[in-house]
Amino acid sequence: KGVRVAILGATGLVGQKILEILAEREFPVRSLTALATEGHGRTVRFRGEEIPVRGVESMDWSSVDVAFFAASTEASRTYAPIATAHGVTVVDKSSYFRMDPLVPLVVPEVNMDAVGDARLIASPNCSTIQMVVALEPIRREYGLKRVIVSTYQAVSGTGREAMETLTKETHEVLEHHTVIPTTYPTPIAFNVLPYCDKFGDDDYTGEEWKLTRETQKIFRMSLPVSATAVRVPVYISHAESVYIETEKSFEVSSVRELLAHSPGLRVVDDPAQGVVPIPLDAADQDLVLVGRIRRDLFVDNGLHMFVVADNLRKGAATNAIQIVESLLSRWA
Ligand code: 2RA
Repeated sequence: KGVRVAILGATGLVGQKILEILAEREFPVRSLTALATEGHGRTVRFRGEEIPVRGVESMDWSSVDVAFFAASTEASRTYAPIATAHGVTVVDKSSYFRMDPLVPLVVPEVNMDAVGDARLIASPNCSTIQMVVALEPIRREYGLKRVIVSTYQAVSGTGREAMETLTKETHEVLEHHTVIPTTYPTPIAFNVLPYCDKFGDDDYTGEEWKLTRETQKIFRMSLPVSATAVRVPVYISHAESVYIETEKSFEVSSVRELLAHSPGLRVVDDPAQGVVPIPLDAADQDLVLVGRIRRDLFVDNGLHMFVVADNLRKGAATNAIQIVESLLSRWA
């Protein structure tokens, strides 16, 4: 029988990843409709076949069962209500509905129970997903008092063009023996930018507030999460330095053991042997890598860890597909 699937934003980085991972995981696709808000008329490849990309405005939503939305917040705002009104289950990667109290915000390893019978489900921001997968076991076992996180986010988080900019600037620096690319003051090559997304008037960025608010919604608690989101010259995988204060005391060895047996995680933590989580190892797979697990030197129940994941896969495409896979098993 299989599932009639649509992807809105099929030509984007995440849309392409969804196509790749649906095939890789042998998701039971009965039919696949590739949609775009513009640039339709192109084709995408799925399981070796060229699929035409159609304009979403003329979509007949009664022809699909599940839709992955991987386009703009505007596109989600406009088309998710139409699709769900036709009985389509929509998993939306955009931020538009994430904080809507009627829309579950879901990471399968953490809060699949939040889905209920919702037809519209929001997938969190990539940096939130990897952090809550690593925090959840600690929350359950030791309780969380507060979190402080600094992110080191790959340029693919803002799309293909940002990746091309990193390449161009890197060539410019290496070929012209300059350290200041012409894109100064916001070069990303051989630099870090201490912000992702736009600043609010509270001197925090949207990306930082996403980490705070989305984590609070997912954990259903007003957990203090203070974030600094930083862009780094990496193509794929976000890295995060996470500081946690727990309610209960812990042994680091027990925390490492707990994480090693928790879903969606791989502990990569033997610094003396140079074994630490890095973006190059996290890219092109779906586990969240955790390492540098160590007690804080000065604060009781303070714990540090370094969390790395592929921002296009577990941070977006795979998380959305895992949500639907869990639903399929419920519908079976
Ligand atoms: C970023 N997480 O990295 C945001 C959106 N994907 O830019």
